[in-house]
Amino acid sequence: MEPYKIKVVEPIAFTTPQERAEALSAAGYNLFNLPATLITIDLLTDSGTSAMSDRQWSGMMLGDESYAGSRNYFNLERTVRRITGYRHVIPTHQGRVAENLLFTTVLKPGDRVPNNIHFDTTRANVEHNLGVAVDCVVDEAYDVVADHPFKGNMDVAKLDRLIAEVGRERIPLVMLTITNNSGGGQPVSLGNARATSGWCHRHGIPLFFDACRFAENAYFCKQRDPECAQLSIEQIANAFFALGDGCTMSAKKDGLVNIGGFIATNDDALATRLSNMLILIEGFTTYGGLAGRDLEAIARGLEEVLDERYLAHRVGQVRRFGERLVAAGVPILLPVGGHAVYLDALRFLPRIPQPQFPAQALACALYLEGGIRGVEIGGLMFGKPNEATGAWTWPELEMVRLAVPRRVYTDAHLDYVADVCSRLLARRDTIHGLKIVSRAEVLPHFTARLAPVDEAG
Ligand code: P61
Repeated sequence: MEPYKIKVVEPIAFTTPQERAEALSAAGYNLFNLPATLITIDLLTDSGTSAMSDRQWSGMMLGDESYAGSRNYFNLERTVRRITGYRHVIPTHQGRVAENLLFTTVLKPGDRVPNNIHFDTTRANVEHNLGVAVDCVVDEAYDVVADHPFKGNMDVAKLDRLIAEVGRERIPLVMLTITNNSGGGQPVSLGNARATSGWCHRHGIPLFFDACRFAENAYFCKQRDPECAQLSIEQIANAFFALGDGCTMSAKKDGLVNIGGFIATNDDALATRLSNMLILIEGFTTYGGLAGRDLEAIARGLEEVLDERYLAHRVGQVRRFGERLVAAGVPILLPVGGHAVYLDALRFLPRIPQPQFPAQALACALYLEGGIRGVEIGGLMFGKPNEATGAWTWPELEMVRLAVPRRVYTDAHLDYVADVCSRLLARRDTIHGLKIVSRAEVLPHFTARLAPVDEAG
């Protein structure tokens, strides 16, 4: 059961099928363009959507809004140092700014950045700085039904091949995303982090964690890896971070807040360069684009997220949601990840070819059927037209992610979502593909407009 009780409630919206059809058409078949007031269950993201605790809210009243040296910064610094062991803690207003700072500082054009799988903002920040983002996850990650406890693991042999091909000078750092969001919220084992760290340090290459969901990753390790069974979540987190040189963090996930992030490192020279850049784009080093009260909420959220009872409920709720879908015959990525269930659109809608964006079509159908908003992680997000030929390359996975916000929905809400998915499966042959009407070059899925193929011709 939930290890908390509910003190504040927010009504959710109920709409008619006709209202939803009109809203979706006006939104160009892009769920990012829908007003949230027209959504019944919002599973677009687990990012910035957490319910904060009474302890966090009361901490916000203790916000010290001094331009420099806010006491809340020092609380955050102390907590991040305790969890990560990294000396320098540089606050940012969200994760992608931490990525921006890191990559504008360390990348040269043509550099390669390996990661297990880059999340879209990480990839976009690498590419924006003229680097090449290389995914080096184990092959099992691409097999949607392979039963592997740590599908987020890095394939160190792929790192060997990359370095043989491009040389050490072309790899300024390696990233490891815990848990691996684009690969289904799958964990990385401590042993794999150790192997990746060993590889990096043998070659004199720094290792950075993308730590957004570090506590959920640690919980999986405790459950699945005998090496971690007797350790606390904090000890597991300590063990991971000790293997790296720094981390980027979107506190909007395992920080249990609505806004915030940071970059932390033990590299003094790098920290100086990052801080100078921070002052240019975010603000002074003790607030980084956040209010003092936000810093306090993050400090407290990072403590709360280490609570094993909380994590058992959190990861258990997502798993139960996945199990209900499996029982209804809905094809999902297995095993169920930490923060979301991923519908496998290629198996859900086998008649829609990838150039007609089956995952986006499925996401739209879920909205039409039940007012549910998920997010496409497939061809719209990661597909790319070749500049010369116009031919597209498609990602291996074509999924709709149903991300579960932290401490927000009950199992009854998720039962409703499972029922809608099951109804949709029963009438899947009535769902049509989509085509693009307009699309931006960078992070196109946020703003693209689409139309049903049969209407657009
Ligand atoms: C999410 F539809 N994730 O999963 P920021 N690294 C990792 C993330 O998961 C992540 C960031 C860095 C989001 C929000 C989101 O197209 C989308 O604080 C592993 O969002 O800047 C964010 O952290 C960036 C949803 C982002 C999207 C981009 O839902």
